[in-house]
Amino acid sequence: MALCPAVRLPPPGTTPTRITLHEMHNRFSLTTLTFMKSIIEQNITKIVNKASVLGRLEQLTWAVLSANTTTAMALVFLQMASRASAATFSFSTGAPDGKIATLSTPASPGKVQTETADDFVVTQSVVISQATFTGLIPSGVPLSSISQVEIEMYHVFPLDTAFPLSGNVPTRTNSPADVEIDSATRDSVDGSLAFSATIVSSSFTASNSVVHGINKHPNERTNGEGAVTGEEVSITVQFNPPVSLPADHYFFRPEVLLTTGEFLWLSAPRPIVAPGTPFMGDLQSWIRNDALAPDWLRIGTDITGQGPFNAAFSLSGETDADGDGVPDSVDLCSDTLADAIVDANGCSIDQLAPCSGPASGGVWKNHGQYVSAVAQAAEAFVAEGLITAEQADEIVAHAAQSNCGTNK
Ligand SMILES: [Ca+2]
Ligand SMILES: [Ca+2]
Repeated sequence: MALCPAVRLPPPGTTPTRITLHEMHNRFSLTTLTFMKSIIEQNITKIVNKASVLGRLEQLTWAVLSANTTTAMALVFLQMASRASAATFSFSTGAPDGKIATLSTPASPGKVQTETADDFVVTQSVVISQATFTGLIPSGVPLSSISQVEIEMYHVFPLDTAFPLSGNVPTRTNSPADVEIDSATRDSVDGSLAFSATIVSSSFTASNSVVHGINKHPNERTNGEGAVTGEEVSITVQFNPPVSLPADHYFFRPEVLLTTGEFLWLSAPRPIVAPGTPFMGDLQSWIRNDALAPDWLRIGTDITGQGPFNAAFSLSGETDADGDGVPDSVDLCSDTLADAIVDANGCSIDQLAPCSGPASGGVWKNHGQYVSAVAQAAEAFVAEGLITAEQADEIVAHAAQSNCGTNK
């Protein structure tokens, strides 16, 4: 059975009508719906969560109801079965350990950008939808003073790094790269993330801090700037769109701008302990400001002579086996080719209109039927803003020149 279901695209220029579960009840017999429910429940423990499946069912219905009922039921069952591989992704360094607090802020008038970063790993392609991190804001400053949150992800040195190195730091081994991963940056200023903050403790003390004492070699060892006390604040960010990352080792770098005072990111236990998620090769946290960039210093080993430290953060999301940016639980087309443009269902045009025959099974009646299917899919991608009209023309021209559907 084909893994990619028979998703019928709406006629060009129209918006698919989404129907509710209630309406679905009116279309299918009670026996059919009961059978569907049993299938879902048999798979439910393997599925990320029931709500997402029910939501999925609603999303599917416009496609389902535009197909014939037999195909439609096969599609629903296929989807329920294929969701078995969906799994949550979560990572956490654990709660703050009170050892150190370090500045991480965008530039603002009179202040230089300063960045703290700590690492994490993903062992398979994931889509990260949410992050949390915990730090200090000055006592008495309201949460409403948090005016901007920006998140960046970095590969580990020597990726994304310019050579020769400056020699301004003792080492770059195991540091974040020079530059961030462009596609993974999210900023409240442009609406690509939404944040909320809660006070964990009205008074929390970190034994040491690194705020402004970030100096080029050989003056990096300041021993830190001393204990700091403030309000312990947990900031949760929702990524929109989610951040899609292949399996690799990364650094997480949050920045927070306050209208009053500065945000200091708190350290977390190193090594990571449960309920955090320990991993082999955990690296210590690094810091730089724009005067030191593109280099980084090790907060513990280089600056304070303590640690080494982690920083308090967590990530959550879902697995994305084919790495197309669509989480497994909502991906209707598994095994999408790398770098293919996909719709919200995780399907590429090649998967919606395969050369080998209709996605619903069988073979193309003729070459024209294949080309027509490609054109329909391409037009839908244009309507959704996924490709340009010119790109659609190229795709259709390529399909027309192919042998697909000619039974050769
Ligand atoms: Ca670490
Ligand atoms: Ca896919």
